[in-house]
Amino acid sequence: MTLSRLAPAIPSAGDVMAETVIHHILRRLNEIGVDDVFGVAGDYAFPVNDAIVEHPSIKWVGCCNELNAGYAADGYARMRGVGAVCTTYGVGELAAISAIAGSYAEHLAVFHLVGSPNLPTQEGRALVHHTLGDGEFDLFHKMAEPVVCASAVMTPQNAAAETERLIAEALYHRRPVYMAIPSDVADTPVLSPTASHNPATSDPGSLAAATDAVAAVLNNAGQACVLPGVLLRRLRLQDAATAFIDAWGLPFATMFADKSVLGEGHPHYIGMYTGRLGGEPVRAFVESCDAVVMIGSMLTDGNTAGHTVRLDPSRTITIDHHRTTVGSTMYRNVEMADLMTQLSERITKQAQPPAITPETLGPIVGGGEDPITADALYPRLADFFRPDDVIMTDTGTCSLGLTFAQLPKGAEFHNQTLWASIGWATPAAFGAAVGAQDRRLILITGEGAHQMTAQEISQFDRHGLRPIVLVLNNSGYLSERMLCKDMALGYNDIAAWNYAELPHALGCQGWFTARVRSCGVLDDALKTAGQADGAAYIEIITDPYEAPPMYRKLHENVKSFYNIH
Ligand SMILES: Cc1ncc(C[n+]2csc(CCOP(=O)(O)OP(=O)(O)O)c2C)c(N)n1
Ligand SMILES: [Mg+2]
Repeated sequence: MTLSRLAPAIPSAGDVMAETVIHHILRRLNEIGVDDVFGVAGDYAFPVNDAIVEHPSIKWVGCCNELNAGYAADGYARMRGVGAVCTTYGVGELAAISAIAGSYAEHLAVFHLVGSPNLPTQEGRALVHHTLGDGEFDLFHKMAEPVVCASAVMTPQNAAAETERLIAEALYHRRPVYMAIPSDVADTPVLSPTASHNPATSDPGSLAAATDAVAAVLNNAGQACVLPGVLLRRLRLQDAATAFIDAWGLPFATMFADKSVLGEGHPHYIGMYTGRLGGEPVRAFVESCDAVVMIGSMLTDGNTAGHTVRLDPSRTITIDHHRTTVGSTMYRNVEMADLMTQLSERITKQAQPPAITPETLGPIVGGGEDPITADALYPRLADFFRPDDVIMTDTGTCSLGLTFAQLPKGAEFHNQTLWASIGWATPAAFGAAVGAQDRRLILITGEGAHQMTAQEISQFDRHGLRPIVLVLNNSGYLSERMLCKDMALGYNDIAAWNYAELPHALGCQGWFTARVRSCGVLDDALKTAGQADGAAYIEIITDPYEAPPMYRKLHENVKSFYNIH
């Protein structure tokens, strides 16, 4: 970017009453669903911070640090479709960058507003705080570019057009965007205020050809099935996908990142597809199908249980966000939504779903003084879930342990499976709670992950939110113990905290807290948490090596790899 592009414009007489740059940006973000902006204030961002706190229909939601604010915006976007985080220049934006990258990997439209130094400072290459002292002001923007789908440095001339472009890009890709707002530009009136964009549309010829191709394959297939992906939830296309599945009578299975994307109570749901780590009837069926329709699902390591699925590419139809692939032919500019609609109307035959009952967790075992084993824990958690719960789970044994939990109607299971940054779930749960205040929110995290971002627990109470927080304390990084060459290696040990005392220390008033190490006490605590009107925080203590079955299987593979007996 050249500095001349940053030159301030003097508003002409006709523009004096125009909206300022920051008011324009906030109005447009609010119009597309941003009612809350997460962030940490800073002097370069003051004009942006001021405009947010003064905005009549946007709330400033301060967080403990920028990484957490980014995660919170990510969680909010999971509930609302869009989210926003505001940070100051350099120190703030860089602290948020891993969260932004996570939103990129996980398909979330998060708007990152960065308040940057004013133009005279930048043009004068001044030695000011939050810079490297080298007079360069574009470095952090460049660092952000690979982890956003579009970025802009706002000027009075480009603000309207760039805001529309960034909104269009964020919604088209369902990825984050970066907006730098120099502090003096923020309060400058917008010039050229009219700008618009067209929503994504399919190429009619390509759409018709893709519809024909998919319909022909399904028509000729003896057995077919669907693997719906979490992208359907991001795009709010669950109803369209369900209509397609219902019309054709197709069975569907889901991979881990996609868990609960379509209701697990649907009669065509056959269970979780986890490669060779569990759910054998589902695996055998999916891999024997003549056609497997992937709708926005991805064959990542987390989804394929460490690449143990075997799908024949020639029998796989891939319906992506903006294109569809059938065999070796790719149909570009085909919107997922349009194809779902077309296919639902083109039903030529109804499939016969196989008689596979979804695998579930075992019965609730143990009681009284019995220790909390994995077999005792996960069925209890599954039993605790209610319809429409929002369940936020961090990377670790606690999320994989719930793979086969059959979720009640409307319950949503969220996990950051691809980016897999531990600590995500605590602030993301806060953001989700802000975004969906009418729903019960359950946060389930390992204690190692929790140590990364635990201070965000304080925000729930500050905003009157009442989550149920379940912290699995197994004295360290169990998932890493199960995957590394020696379970006892010191790098998987962590400091022992008194987790159940955190809500009190963090200023949360009147929370129900418990520290449980036996089945009977866990049952009592879950009962109280389930009945309580207020928030609850339960620290669940297990043996350090108490892992769910999928991790035990992974561990066996690791042991044979290292030749350990
Ligand atoms: C930001 C980040 N740092 C490190 C890792 C590597 N990692 C993956 S799982 C894990 C341990 C998680 O421990 P905990 O939250 O206690 O869950 P547990 O597996 O013990 O149940 C670590 C350190 C990561 N995924 N993300
Ligand atoms: Mg742990």
